[in-house]
Amino acid sequence: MSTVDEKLEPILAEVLRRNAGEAEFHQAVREVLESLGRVIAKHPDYADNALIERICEPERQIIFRVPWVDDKGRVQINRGFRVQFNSALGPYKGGVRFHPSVNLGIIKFLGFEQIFKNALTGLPIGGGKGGSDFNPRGRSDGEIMRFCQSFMTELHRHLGEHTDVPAGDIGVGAREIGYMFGQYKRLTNRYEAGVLTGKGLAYGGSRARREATGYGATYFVQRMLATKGIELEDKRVVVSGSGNVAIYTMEKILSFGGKVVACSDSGGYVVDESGIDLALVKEIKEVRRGRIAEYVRLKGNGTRYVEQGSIWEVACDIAMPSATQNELTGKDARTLVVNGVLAVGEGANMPSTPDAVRIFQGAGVLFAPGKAANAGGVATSALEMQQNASRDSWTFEQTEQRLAEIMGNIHDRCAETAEEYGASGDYVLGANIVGFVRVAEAMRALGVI
Ligand code: NDP
Ligand code: 2IT
Repeated sequence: MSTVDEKLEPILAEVLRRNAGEAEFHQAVREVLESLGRVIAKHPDYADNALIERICEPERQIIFRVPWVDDKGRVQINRGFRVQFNSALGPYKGGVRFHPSVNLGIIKFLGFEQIFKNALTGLPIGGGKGGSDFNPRGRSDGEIMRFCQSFMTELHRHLGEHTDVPAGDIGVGAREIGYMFGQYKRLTNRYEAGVLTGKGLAYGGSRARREATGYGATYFVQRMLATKGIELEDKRVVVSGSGNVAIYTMEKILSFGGKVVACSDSGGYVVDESGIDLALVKEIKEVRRGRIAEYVRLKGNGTRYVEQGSIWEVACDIAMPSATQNELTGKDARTLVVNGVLAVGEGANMPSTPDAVRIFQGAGVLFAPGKAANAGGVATSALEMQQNASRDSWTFEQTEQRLAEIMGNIHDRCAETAEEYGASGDYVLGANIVGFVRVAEAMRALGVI
């Protein structure tokens, strides 16, 4: 069981004290610090000059009021956040999440993870994250637009293609990015395409960005399985969620000959032993913006819907948690292990609890942490920025090819680094160390920042 090295304990204690009550942020910092003991044992100078303490402190945190008017003419109010965590490697980069559970601690955990994830891609992007406690569920298109416009009215002064470049996350897809980009353009009188990514193809978006996170996570898992001579073909796969990441994970799994037997949303999960009908999931989720329970009503025979309950009770060879943080608990991990799971690939950010990760690793299950496995989304965002900067537009095949190469590199660097640090097969350790060292080297070169 990994623990925090005693030299790093005071740093963790200070993070807990200075950020009281932010449980998810504590969890994310603890996991990275657990990996850094081995680094400072080899290179003690990384612990000098409060370098690690500085990495744990966001460069800037912005919290703002978001007032908007609903369809009944009532004034509503939400809270907006943008945490600009680290810009040593490039402009702050990371998504925006609209979900009622959003608070500062959640945005800080996501921003902290993003620093190392972005460093892992090898592309010039710093780390940041934003969002709001706005609940988009059941809101009309007009309400979504007015909310996005108000959110951007405040946020725009902190953004810029060389400063901070948001994208989507839970509750934020191409529609919301479009409304935010439109408002940014009006406010600044600049067609600054590279200020947001995940844009529609009609106005500067990149082909394959929509698919990138799910496709990338599948490429990562495929490569991880290959180290043991295992193929994705004919494997039973369970994918939690049915949003952007889940849908394009399922699509890529199917193209590799895998069989997806279950997916979910926050209401419950569906099981279809004949294989999830992805076209139907897309119709329900992307077109109707409906609930996954409708799948059973529309598909009928041989399918079942389980309200609430845990999707991880469905036996599978490969688990791809792609909904939200801490959705896969220690109990779920034990069930998956008993049912013979071979590999877990995190499409979501921090979906497995620390207990769950320990159980998987202890049982010899191949485990790909989110900051490595889901890095394909932000990597393709960086490719979108590259296309915008050169006023170019690549084909789907070209973009997917770059994505596949990037995911292959991330996998290999994580695996080699774990090996180098005496923990062969520990992708958590590998990912944390590769990301940390890249950021730490840049920060050292830039003076006391
Ligand atoms: P979407 O909003 O498209 O989909 C989210 C899915 O997860 C929905 O099915 C949603 O169900 C479910 N979900 C959300 N919150 C909860 C919850 N509290 N409990 C149970 N289910 C929940 O988001 P994405 O697919 O974009 O994001 C999914 C995950 O992937 C997040 O962790 C995100 O941070 C991460 N990620 C996203 C990237 C991207 O490019 N979009 C890149 C890298 C990581 P419901 O509709 O019922 O709320
Ligand atoms: O968590 C993530 O990496 C994202 N939501 C995507 C971030 C981005 O800037 O594309």
